[in-house]
Amino acid sequence: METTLERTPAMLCSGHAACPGCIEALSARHVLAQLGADTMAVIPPSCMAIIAGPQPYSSLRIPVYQPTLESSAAAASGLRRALDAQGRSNTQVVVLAGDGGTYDIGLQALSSAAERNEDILYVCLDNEGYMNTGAQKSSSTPHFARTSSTPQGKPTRKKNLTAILAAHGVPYAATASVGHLDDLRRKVDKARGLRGFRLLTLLVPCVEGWGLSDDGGLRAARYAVECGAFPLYEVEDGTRYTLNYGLRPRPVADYLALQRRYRGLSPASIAELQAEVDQGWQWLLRLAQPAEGQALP
Ligand SMILES: Cc1ncc(C[n+]2csc(CCOP(=O)(O)OP(=O)(O)O)c2C)c(N)n1
Ligand code: SF4
Ligand SMILES: [Mg+2]
Repeated sequence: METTLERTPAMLCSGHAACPGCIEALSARHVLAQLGADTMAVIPPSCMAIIAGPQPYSSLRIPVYQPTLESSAAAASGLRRALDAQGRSNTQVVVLAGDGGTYDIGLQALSSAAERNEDILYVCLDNEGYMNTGAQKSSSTPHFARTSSTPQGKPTRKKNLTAILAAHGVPYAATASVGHLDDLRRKVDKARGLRGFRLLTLLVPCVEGWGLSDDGGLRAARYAVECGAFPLYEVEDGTRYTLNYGLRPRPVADYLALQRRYRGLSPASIAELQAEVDQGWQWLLRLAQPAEGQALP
């Protein structure tokens, strides 16, 4: 089947500055191909800003605005209004931000933009840490993961950004992964077709920060979904939860074993993580409808 990448010129060009095997670049490439050329990007300091490149160079074929780390959603709101004032209401405004700039430093501006139901698509490229500054922990880093600022393992759990934004009652909030490409493309298309505030949280396994093999990013992306650590679901209008992948064919231990950030984790801690993932899954099952053609487990 012909893909969007084959149909349209790539919005992200080759020759950019991502690490070899980077899933963030692959994710951005697919998201932008699906959105098309009539798009403007807001990219705060993050790996994605490095990948997009410093002025006057750019690896993207669309206009890019780089605001401060805390202000992406506010900058995107202003850009949206300027475009609307010019009669360009069909131009998509997309934010491509990291988890540090979203879960932590940009959360206030993000919550306000969601509350105002600004007409923007906010994509969080969630690599679970402050990666381009040396892999420090963020509030998206999962329990027990070692980072440069939590060398003994993070003592607290990962925040649930998608549920937090859904609780604002926004038109659309969903998780997605380039490891499940058809689902990702469908969600980008769906978000593009809606008006108002839309969030996509993309899990982006980080070759460097997670300690993966150079070709291990996609496997980690798939295992994260398959063990239930990163369930694929979508929430419409803050209330209608749909589970898009209702199976859990593998234990969390398979996923952890791919990553050096969990090296030396004790069997008791692995069991604790499994129990936390089970708990999150049960929470989701209480809220969610199965996707069409699927039964809930
Ligand atoms: C207010 C503020 N604090 C710190 C920084 C330095 N800084 C630039 S990028 C970055 C890491 C951002 O992490 P994340 O948003 O997760 O993006 P990633 O690098 O992981 O892609 C930091 C701490 C900054 N630019 N602004
Ligand atoms: S640090 Fe991680 S997310 Fe950033 S460019 Fe390298 S592999 Fe990609
Ligand atoms: Mg990050």
